[in-house]
Amino acid sequence: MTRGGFVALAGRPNVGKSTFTNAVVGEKVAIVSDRPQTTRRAIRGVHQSGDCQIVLVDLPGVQRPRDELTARMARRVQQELEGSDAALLMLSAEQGVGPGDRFIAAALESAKVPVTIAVNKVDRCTRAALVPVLAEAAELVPGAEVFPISARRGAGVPELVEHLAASMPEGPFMFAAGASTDQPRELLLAELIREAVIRRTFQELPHAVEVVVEELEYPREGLARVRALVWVETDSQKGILIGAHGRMIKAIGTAARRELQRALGVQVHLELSVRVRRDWRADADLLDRLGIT
Ligand SMILES: Nc1nc2c(ncn2[C@@H]2O[C@H](COP(=O)(O)OP(=O)(O)OP(=O)(O)O)[C@@H](O)[C@H]2O)c(=O)[nH]1
Ligand SMILES: [Mg+2]
Repeated sequence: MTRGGFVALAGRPNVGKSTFTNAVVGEKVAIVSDRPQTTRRAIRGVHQSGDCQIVLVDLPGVQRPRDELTARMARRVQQELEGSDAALLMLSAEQGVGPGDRFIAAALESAKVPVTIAVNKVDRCTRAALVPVLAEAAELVPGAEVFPISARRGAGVPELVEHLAASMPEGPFMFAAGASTDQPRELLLAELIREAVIRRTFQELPHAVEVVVEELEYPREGLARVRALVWVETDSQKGILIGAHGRMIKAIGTAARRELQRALGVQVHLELSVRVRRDWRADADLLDRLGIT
């Protein structure tokens, strides 16, 4: 008899949910950055060992919504939590337990899913500093087990995965053997390009950017051609992204191309254009088309 189910990842922005997802899947299915609110959609990543398949549902960080985009992200978190077999509440050992974590813990209790807690980034603090954080974490959700981990270095991750696996219900596998995600390839590529943009921009710009892959084709074996649009909201943002003599967009393209090549396993020819798309974050139809629902 096989076992399997969905584990939703809830936590404040930037605590390391996507880093953990990639570590457990063993492949990059979600982009990562040190800016909050990097993840915008629910991303399913599959881990299989023996007769158990865990589908991790990486989610946007929980934060007060400011616009249609962030309102949808918050709604998505709530919906995915309700549809999951278990939830993993992730916090940062470096930041400790705060009001945001208590808010999320309360939401998890009302979603009535079994909760496990991960205190991530233990590599960033001393053992003495970690002890009180673990104690406070244990009080967030009564009965929830707490696992100190480093998603980046892997410490504590196998123990946590084993614990999650043990709680999965009996049932058929949800994904075919070998599948790592249900994310369409074009979307993964668009996200990898967005990651390259986020990592080179500051302040409001990372939040104002969305990437759409318009074309993915293979003109010959071993070569993919990707044409993508990078949306920003204002002309000045466009100017920044292009940079003096096009240097910025060139650097972004070089970094993104490397990531796309790794993801596709072939040489990539990447064409990027920057477009101004005012208020895309407030446009419900556009967000629907982007799959941010
Ligand atoms: N030192 C350290 N850094 C980590 C660890 N896990 C994640 N990070 C870093 O923390 C930052 C945020 O990581 P993400 O995985 O993007 O965080 P997230 O929770 O998915 O963030 P959102 O998608 O914005 O909600 C990145 O710079 C990661 O490299 C860890 O175990 N140790
Ligand atoms: Mg994320």
